[in-house]
Amino acid sequence: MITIKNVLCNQLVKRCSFALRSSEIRFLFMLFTMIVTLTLVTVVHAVIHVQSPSDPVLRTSFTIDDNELEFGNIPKALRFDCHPEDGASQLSCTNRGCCWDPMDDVNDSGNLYALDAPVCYYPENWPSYEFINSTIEGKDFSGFLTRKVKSFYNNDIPIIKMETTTLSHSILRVKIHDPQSPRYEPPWPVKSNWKISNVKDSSPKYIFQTDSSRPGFAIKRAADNNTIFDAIGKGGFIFSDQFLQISSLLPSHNVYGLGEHRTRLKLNTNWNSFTMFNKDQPPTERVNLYSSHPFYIVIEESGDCHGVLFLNSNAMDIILQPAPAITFRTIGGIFDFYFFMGPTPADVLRQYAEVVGKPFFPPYWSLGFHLCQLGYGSVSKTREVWNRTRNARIPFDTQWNDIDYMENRNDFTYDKKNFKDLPQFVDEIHLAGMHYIPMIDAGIAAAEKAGTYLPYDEGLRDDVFVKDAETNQPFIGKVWNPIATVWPDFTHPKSAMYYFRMLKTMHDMFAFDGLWIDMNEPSNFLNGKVNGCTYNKFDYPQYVPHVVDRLLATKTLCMNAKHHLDSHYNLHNTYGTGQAIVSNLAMKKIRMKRPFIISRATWEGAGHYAGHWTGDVYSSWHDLRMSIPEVLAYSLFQVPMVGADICGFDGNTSVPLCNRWVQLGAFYPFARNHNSDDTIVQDPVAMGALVVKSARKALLIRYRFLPYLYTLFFKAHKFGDTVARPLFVEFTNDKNTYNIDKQFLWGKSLMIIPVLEENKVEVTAYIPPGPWYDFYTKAFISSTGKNFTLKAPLDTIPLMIRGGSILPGQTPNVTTTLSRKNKFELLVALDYKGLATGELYWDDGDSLDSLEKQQFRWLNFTVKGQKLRNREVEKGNFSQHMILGRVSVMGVSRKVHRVFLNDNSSIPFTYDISRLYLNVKGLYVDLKRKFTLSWAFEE
Ligand code: MIG
Repeated sequence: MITIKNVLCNQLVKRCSFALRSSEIRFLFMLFTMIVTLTLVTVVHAVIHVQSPSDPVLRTSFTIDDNELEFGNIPKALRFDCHPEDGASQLSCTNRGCCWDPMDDVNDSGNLYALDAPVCYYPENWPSYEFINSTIEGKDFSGFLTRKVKSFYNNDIPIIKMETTTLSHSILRVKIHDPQSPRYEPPWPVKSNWKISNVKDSSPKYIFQTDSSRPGFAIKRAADNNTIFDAIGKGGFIFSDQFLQISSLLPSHNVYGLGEHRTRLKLNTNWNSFTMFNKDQPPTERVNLYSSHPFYIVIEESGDCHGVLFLNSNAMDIILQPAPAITFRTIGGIFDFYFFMGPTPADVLRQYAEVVGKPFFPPYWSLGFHLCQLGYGSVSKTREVWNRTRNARIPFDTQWNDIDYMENRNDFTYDKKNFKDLPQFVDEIHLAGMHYIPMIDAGIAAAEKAGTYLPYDEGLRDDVFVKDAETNQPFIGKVWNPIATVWPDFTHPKSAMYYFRMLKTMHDMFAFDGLWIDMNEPSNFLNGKVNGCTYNKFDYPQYVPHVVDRLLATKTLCMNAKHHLDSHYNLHNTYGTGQAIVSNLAMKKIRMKRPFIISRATWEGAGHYAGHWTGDVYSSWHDLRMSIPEVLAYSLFQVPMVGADICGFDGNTSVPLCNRWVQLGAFYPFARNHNSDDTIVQDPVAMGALVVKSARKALLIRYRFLPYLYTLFFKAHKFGDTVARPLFVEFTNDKNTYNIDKQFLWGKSLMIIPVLEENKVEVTAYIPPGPWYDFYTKAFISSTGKNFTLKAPLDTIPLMIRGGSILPGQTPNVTTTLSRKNKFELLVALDYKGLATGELYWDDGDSLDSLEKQQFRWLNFTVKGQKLRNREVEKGNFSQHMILGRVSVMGVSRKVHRVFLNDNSSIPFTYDISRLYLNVKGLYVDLKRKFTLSWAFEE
């Protein structure tokens, strides 16, 4: 006798797949079927006979004929999960019209979050919707689809509409929604901000396709006809009220993005689930973390690259499987896809930035080193750490305080006892040319005596708190505040004003310079309310994505809590971004300078308002190593201002670990040492001589190259370019770079190769093809694209400069305020032809309108034929001193005889023939004017 699995998947099940509407009916039906199963050999025949489409009670939802389902033997890699809920059985599976194949190698590791090929999977062309009509107007498609069979989820939308919008020849939007009643769409990113260049005339880089009899759509790359997205008839296309699912084949396994998750940079497509639901969750593999970024990019086999944004803020699972294929499974909203055609990774990211918004322009000081710890407990302790770091002459710009500065851990206050001197301390910090950042938690204290805590009283008055669905009063949970906490609703029209007033009042007390916004997933110590959440469709949806603990309200609000705009169910993932937005606006108004906000929870477009740190990382070598892919993923999400807590947050760090972490951290775009209160003190001085030495050495290099880093942030802000850059972005044609995430670049020119293991004083790194120079020794490496082992003494992080680059720098000092007074330098690294280019953007570093008022200088530098020159990229009027004091050139292969400034005067220099290194010091050249610096060889 053939086994059940073969029977079911190959033949007999064809006619007998049912999905019933109500769970009661399904239950009765299951009972019945079980009985039948016991008595009949072939389940399927038995079942089919009791079903009739006209039967009012047991209505079948499948009214398709025999030949419509093609079962075949679908290879495992191509099986799309038809039963993502726990407890699939043969019966529950076939009831869905799906194939059942209990594989021998079922993953029973007990890990809820580990995936494998599904045992219950969709047949090919599982029927759900079909087109009833479609039209093409101009370049855009629109069509209506009607539901053919019910899904097994409640409230299928009977008629849906698919529309495309040609946003540019490189950006296509595909929206599938309910044309009869609008469904939820997230308020951010703000679509009216789109300033996408209208290139209607040029022909699109994509081809959009549909098939009238099947749901879904496909996108091809026009240039080579390569299918980059193919969701036509794949898996189970479902559009019900609380379950929306679409699956697509992917053109390659080179997939990146889908944050926030702890993964390698190149995502594993071998059955991997990425759950998006913002959660206060220390970074751990396979679980949902603080933020949600349903965006990925793929490098196709040709080396061309595209990106896809799924703009849906509901809790969702995104699944990668080895076909390769992707499934989006969300529990609300609509399908709103954006395709970015590249073709280079940088193009994709620029196009994506057009839709989600470009990163905010950071103040220059924020590029310095930041220091913090939870639980300094007093101003005097904070001052002590601040002073000892400065006394050690470690480059350092910003002192932070965690919640312990607050009175009762309540926002917009400060502890009048232990932090009595905070206002004076902040003034002192400013006098030293430095800056100060305090924490603000999302939640507001709700149990202080009436009249004693204005943030609560005024919030009540303005009605700006998220509401409890049952009482219509502010939703009450508990965070750090005594007894009770409520949450501002950042979709409320009065919330921005409210936040401004609160922050302004606080700023009048002590003049902080930026904000650190925490617990804004939002995090709650309770699972919902004191007694949990009521049984309602938001908290107990039919399908719960694979969130930690499988309960949406775990450590957050009840999903039915009400915001001005909509339910928490819909708005949860965007909450932190809402807070970032009002914080950004308030800080702009209060300081009239560039806001600097660091947020834990982020969502699409958050980088326009804030940066991010990676939360409560553990003080371990593994966490050190995994910080690189996370920082790089955030570069892709257009949140370039990102870093992990240097030396680790939770658990005790160690000297060897902190030593290597301070070196890597010096090259995070956001460089802050921070740790918990129940661990050893880990500011550099507390860690002892080695860490101090490494901190100084690495941070002085950071400070030396801050003009270069600042230029990168400018380009991120202006174009959406990356700052910390994965190698594949620069070397897309070199497949060896696709999986590299232990090393990374700053821009195109500086490669950072940290030591990530204990007791190692060398590191093996991949050096992409081309000329490279060791930053320290100036040693030249001509790589054909292979691994090299580099020396990495304990106090040194290997750094390589890419041939062909010119890096602007400045003689470093211990604060950015002081560094900015120093002369500029140019470090030139010649390529094989003796060429090099680079850029410098410069302004006063803090004004809001530097760009609008052309108060900048944006220069490029080129070297050609032994001649260095500068040109303005765009006209600017910034008038302060910009003096070039030094030019050094690596890769000068012949003995230099003379160096000329502006073609006439011969000037002093040194040339080191063993290192091919030309060094011209003591210059005083106004960078704002055209100059040339050239060198001549000995005859
Ligand atoms: O419940 O403010 O990730 O950086 O030190 C923990 C205390 C709240 C979490 C943040 C961490 C911060 C801590 N916060």
